[in-house]
Amino acid sequence: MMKLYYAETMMPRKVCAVAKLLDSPIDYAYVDLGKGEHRTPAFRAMNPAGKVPVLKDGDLTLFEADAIAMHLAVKAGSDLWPSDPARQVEVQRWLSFAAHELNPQTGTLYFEHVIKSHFGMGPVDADAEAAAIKATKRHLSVLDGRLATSRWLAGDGLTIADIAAGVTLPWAQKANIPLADFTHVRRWHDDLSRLKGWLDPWPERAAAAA
Ligand SMILES: N[C@@H](CCC(=O)N[C@@H](CS)C(=O)NCC(=O)O)C(=O)O
Repeated sequence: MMKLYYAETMMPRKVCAVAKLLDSPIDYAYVDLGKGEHRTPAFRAMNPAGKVPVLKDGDLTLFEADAIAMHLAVKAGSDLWPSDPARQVEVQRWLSFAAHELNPQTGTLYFEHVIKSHFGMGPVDADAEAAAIKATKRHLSVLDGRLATSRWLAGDGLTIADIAAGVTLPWAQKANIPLADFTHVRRWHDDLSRLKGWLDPWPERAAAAA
């Protein structure tokens, strides 16, 4: 049985969504970030960056959410990570776009509105929010153009690129992510929302220890 160390936050959400969609056989270990459980020597031995998610699968210890999502898809023989090399390049293109362009901006909005209030980290930084909204709109217009002619980001089939790029959208209202002008992004997110586990990917909580 694989073991996934997670919290109910942005990056683990990708992996929990993929796991739920694929019915992956996983033993879940909730990591309480508020208590610093991700900073212990035992946790850092699994991920020296001290971040969730981390997956253990036999002798393999894997961190980085996109890589874990890929691993789960490969193990399940799922087209969420396609086997065709040309399709893989296309999936990687949108994974990169999500990681380097879109998600740092939507992630800032998520941090300002969701994380700060959850962990009592003070008020929203209005300048950071304004800059992130401006940049998010720029990146959402790229997605909107793509999704005007393609059901999913990498073509006709759902892939982990959709899951990675869409990960903050279930928090869109709370995080003030500006979706109003992007019809095709909203259609795409409605499609994602119909997937098993998209809106509630979280497992029953169990302690991280052991
Ligand atoms: N690049 C990593 C980032 C993981 C990450 O930022 N995880 C956050 C939760 S969403 C975390 O563990 N934060 C704790 C901290 O930075 O102290 C990935 O994609 O898995």
